Order: sequence, then C-alpha cells, then structure tokens
Amino acid sequence: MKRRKKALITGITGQDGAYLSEFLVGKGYEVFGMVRRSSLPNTGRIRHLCGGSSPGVNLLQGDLADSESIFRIVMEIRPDEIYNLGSQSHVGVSFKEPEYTADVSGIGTLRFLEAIRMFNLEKKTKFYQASTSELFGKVREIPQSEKTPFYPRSPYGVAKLFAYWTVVNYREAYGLFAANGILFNHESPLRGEEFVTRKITRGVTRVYLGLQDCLSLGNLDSRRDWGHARDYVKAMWLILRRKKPEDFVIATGRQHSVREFVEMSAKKMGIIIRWRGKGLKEVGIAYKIGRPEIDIPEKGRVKEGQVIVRIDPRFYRPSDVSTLLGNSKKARKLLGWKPEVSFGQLVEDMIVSDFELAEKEAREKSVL
Ligand code: NAP
Ligand code: G4F
Repeated sequence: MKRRKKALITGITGQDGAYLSEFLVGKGYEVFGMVRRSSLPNTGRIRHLCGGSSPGVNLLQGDLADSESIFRIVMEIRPDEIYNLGSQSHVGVSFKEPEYTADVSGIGTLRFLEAIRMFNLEKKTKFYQASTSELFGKVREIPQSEKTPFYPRSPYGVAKLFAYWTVVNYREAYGLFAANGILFNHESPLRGEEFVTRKITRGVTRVYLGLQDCLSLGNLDSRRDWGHARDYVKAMWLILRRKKPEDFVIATGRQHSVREFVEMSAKKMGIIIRWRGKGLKEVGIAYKIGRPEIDIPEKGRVKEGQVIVRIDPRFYRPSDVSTLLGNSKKARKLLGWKPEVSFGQLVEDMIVSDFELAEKEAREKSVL
C-alpha cells in the first residue's frame, strides 16, 4: 500500500489553517497541526476534522516562540511537507507588540528551517512560508509582482521580510526545498473578527438586526486586493508541487477600498449608504433601504437617515499601507492557478454566514 504523505501545518487553528487542512485531508494526506496553549479552546475552526475514530487531523502542542517544541515535533513526525502559517498576523497589533511579532513571525520561521537541517531532512521535507503582500508596503510599483522591491511599513511587515529572506537564504545555502507564497489579502467567513472585512460583515449584519447601533472603522480609503481564502490555500499546495522551489505572488489583480467593501456589504442587506463629512467627522448614513439582495427575511431595524458608520482614530495605524494590487501572472502560468471567487461573491459569502450568526444571537437575546 502506498504510504500517505505527512503534512505539518503551523497556524492550523487560524483561517488558512482550517481551509488548508480540509484541502489536504481531501487529498489523502496525514495531517498534523501544531497548536499553542490557550486558556480557552482555540480549535473551533477545525473541530469537524479532529477527534472521532479516524481523525483527519492530529494535533500536537507547540509554539513558534519555543525552539524545543518545534524540534521535538519535526523529529517525531519527519513531515514530507511543512506549511508555516502560524504568525502574529494582525498588522495593527504588531505596533503594540513589535518584539513578540518579530519573534513569532520572523524567528519562528528560522526555528523551523533549522529543525529541518538538524534532523537531516533537507532532501525529504518541503517548506512553505506564508509570506505576504505587506512586504510591498509603501509600494514601489503598481501592480506588485515577484520582482517588485519591498518596503514594509509595520513591525509585522519587517518580521515577515526577515522570514522571507531566511527562506531564500536556506534554499540557496543548504539546498532546501523552501518557498515563499507572497499572498495578497484573502478573506472568508472564517476570517478573524478583528480584520477589517470580517469586522464589516459582522458589523453590518448586527446593525441590521439592531444588535449594535453603528460600526466604528479607521482608514476607509485603504485599497486592497481581496481574494477568497479557499482559492489561496490551493496555491500553497501547488507551490510545493513544483520541481524546483520558487516564490510566487498570489492575487486576484483587482482592488477595492475599505469604503467600497462597506458599501457592497450594506447593499447585500438592501441598504444604500451615502457618506457625509470629512476626516474623523465623516459618517456613513443609511440613505435608502430596499429589499436585501440575499435571501433573508426583510426584518431589518435600520431606519433611513440612521448613521451606521463612524470613524474612530483608534483604528488608524502609525504608518499604513494605502494600496496593494497584485500581479500573479507567474502563478497563473507556472502553477495553473487562478482565483475562482469574485469580490461580489466573497462579500456575499461572508454576509450570508454572518447574518446567520447575528440572527442566532438576536434569537438568544430575544430581539427577534
Ligand atoms: P490567522 O487566522 O490570524 O491565524 C494565525 C495562526 O497562527 C493561528 O492558528 C494562531 O493560533 C497561530 N499562532 C499565533 N501565534 C502563534 C505562536 N506563537 N505559535 C504557534 N502558532 C501561533 O491568520 P491567517 O489569515 O490564517 O493567515 C495565515 C498566515 O498567512 C499567517 O502567517 C499570516 O501572517 C499570513 N498571511 C495572511 C494573509 C491573509 O490575508 N489572511 C495574507 C498574507 C499572509 P491561535 O488560534 O492560537 O491564535
Ligand atoms: O484587514 P486588515 O487588518 O488587513 P491588513 O492590514 O491588510 O493585513 C492582512 O493582510 C496582510 C496581507 O496584505 C496579511 F499579511 C496580514 O496578516 C493580514 O491578514 O486591514 C486592511 C486595511 C488597513 O489599511 C487598515 O488600516 O483596512 C484598514 N482599516 C480601516 N478600519 C481597518 C479598520 N483595519 C482593521 N483591522 N480594523 C479597522 O477597524
């Protein structure tokens, strides 16, 4: 019988970890996930893949800030593929916790690459690094490709830059199969609620049902190239299928502002927004209310003229990335990868899922 390939995923409890483990289980992999200690369960996104008589995913205790746990896991599993998705992944938080972010998102990658060398797995283990469009930061070229110079704008971006070059260096110095996927923003109903897209879809659906008055946001004019996480985890796997390790930009090639994301989310709920005022005084008003575009009962609590978006300076960053737009021609040509989900479908997927959550919450609070 053919031996099943072993994949080790760090960050398995996160958005991408959940989609990737489902994808790899579907491909017949034996999947191992490194999970860090938390005071409350953090495995909600992958619960359906753990436990039972034939679990799809086996969990191991470890932390990217702890070399020994990493060495023990790599020695025990001797994985065919490592997907290093674990990270302090919030850009805003990285300004508040720069040293921790550097340790986990920068040095954490180095610890894994050293573990591969220490156990002589250079010829066996392929390594995928969750690199990011945040490397482009204050962009030097539009759109950004594998050849665009980097200019990170946050402790997170700088930590990921260290990880990026460490991967390149270990590939060149020791012949490791190590590759960076430079992924542009990707979202889904599993996205963490502190990232702007999910904050918007959670907020708009909760405002609709009267569970909160309005949504507080920072920079509305930031532009991002947003794709669907389900499409992007496939690219990670494809990058490790190549004969030679190379780095790839993964992006949709289309860009929208945070403001447009809000407008599209509200429109799905039948609300047309108009913006009034400037700077910190700007507000988003429910200008017109019609039929929701998604299949939900028309029982919204929002009134025409109600302020549903406000600006809160706490959500501004000391230095922000104002625009990102990816050129993924290389991935399309060499990996045969392309995004399947459009911007409108992504927003709808998130709104539908968050409306269900909001409805459940409203029922529990007897608002409905
Ligand atoms: P996410 O949902 O925030 O997940 C991050 C994962 O890292 C979680 O499983 C988290 O565990 C884990 N983690 C955090 N600190 C850790 C530590 N000290 N030791 C071990 N694990 C730790 O992020 P994501 O959106 O899935 O992104 C996956 C990766 O891609 C990240 O490296 C991110 O920086 C990168 N990336 C993301 C995007 C994007 O748009 N989503 C774009 C480019 C690159 P807990 O569940 O315990 O917190
Ligand atoms: O959703 P965000 O927090 O994502 P950001 O900063 O682009 O980072 C995400 O994508 C990166 C890839 O480019 C990943 F590497 C990283 O791990 C993460 O997944 O913010 C997007 C934009 C920013 O310009 C931010 O200033 O939205 C702006 N924004 C406006 N109001 C807000 C808010 N961001 C957040 N999180 N919360 C707000 O209230």
